[in-house]
Amino acid sequence: DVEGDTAIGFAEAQAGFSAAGRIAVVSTLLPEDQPQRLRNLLQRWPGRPIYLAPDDLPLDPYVQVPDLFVIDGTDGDARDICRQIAAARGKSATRHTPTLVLLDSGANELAATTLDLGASDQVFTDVSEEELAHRARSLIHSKNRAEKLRNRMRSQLEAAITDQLTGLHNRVYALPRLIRLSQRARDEGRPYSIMMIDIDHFKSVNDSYGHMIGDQVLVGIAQQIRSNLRAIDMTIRFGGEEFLVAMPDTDVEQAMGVAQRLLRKISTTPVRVMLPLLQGEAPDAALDVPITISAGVAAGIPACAVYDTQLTLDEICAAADEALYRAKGMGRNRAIA
Ligand code: GH3
Ligand code: MG
Ligand code: MG
Ligand code: MG
Repeated sequence: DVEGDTAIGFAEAQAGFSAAGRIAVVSTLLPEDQPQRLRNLLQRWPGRPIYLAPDDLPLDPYVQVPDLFVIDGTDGDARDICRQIAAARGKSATRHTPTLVLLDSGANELAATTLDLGASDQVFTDVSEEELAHRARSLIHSKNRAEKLRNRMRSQLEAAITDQLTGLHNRVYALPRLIRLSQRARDEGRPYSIMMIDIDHFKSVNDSYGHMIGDQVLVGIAQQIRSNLRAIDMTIRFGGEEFLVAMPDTDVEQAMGVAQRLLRKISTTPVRVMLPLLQGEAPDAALDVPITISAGVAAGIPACAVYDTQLTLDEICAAADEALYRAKGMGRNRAIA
């Protein structure tokens, strides 16, 4: 996203480097024994530094996550500290915290090694105070920038796998998970069930009340389905007014039980919707819309002596679809396996 990237860069250029972050100093020395340049930097730096001994890594969860580790490599072993930080990264909140290593002047070999161990940058003790401050700010700046991009990508990804109307996941999210579900079921020899749901005569809901009400009914039904299933069951908005439910560890009898219970619940609980103001109703005018659904169920059965071939995921979904079609043909408001 080149444009978004530029926009962030521009906003940050305007803000300059003014936003400093919290520094954590990792050192085997007491604060008063640490190199003079480092102490001067920390004195002028806004915000109190966190002082850590190498053994304090990885950080306890209740310690505020620093924006920068400054590793004092003038005493003790900078290699060791870098290694400890690298090891702590994988599972801690400091995964993206940059590291600036401060080394004795002339420690060139050590400098190369710490970079190999993942240090973000390094300076030597003869560094000027200005340069030290600039490098610290620059690392924090880059970290903040990367964090913004990560968050932006995360929310774009989230939007791509979520249905905006109902908040349910969509089929982009579902497909790889359904494949994994069927593979795991096969590997572990356990059943799983697929249920296809379609709202009955939904066109007439739209025709009678309008699309805005229709949308609200969809949201209400999505919630009903969701709240009547287990947390490990996956509910997907599969199409317009069609939902797919995937139930791990569930055979066809159990799945039919779930379907019957859900059908009964929905057919006995009208969906309450708020009337749009443009129809001239009172602001809180509610309408109860009676809804029924039809469901088709099919199960993946683990291979056994009786069934020497297993149905593929595609075949199970097709079977559920076919069962749904039959449920419609038999008069709707019913579940068929
Ligand atoms: P059946 O019992 O055979 O399923 O009848 P039906 O009317 O529900 O079936 P059909 O598939 O003919 O119509 C589905 C309707 O759902 C048509 C479409 O306009 C409506 N629909 C699909 N997505 C949405 C949506 O997001 N919002 C609204 N309001 N309507 C939708
Ligand atoms: Mg329908
Ligand atoms: Mg239809
Ligand atoms: Mg339909």
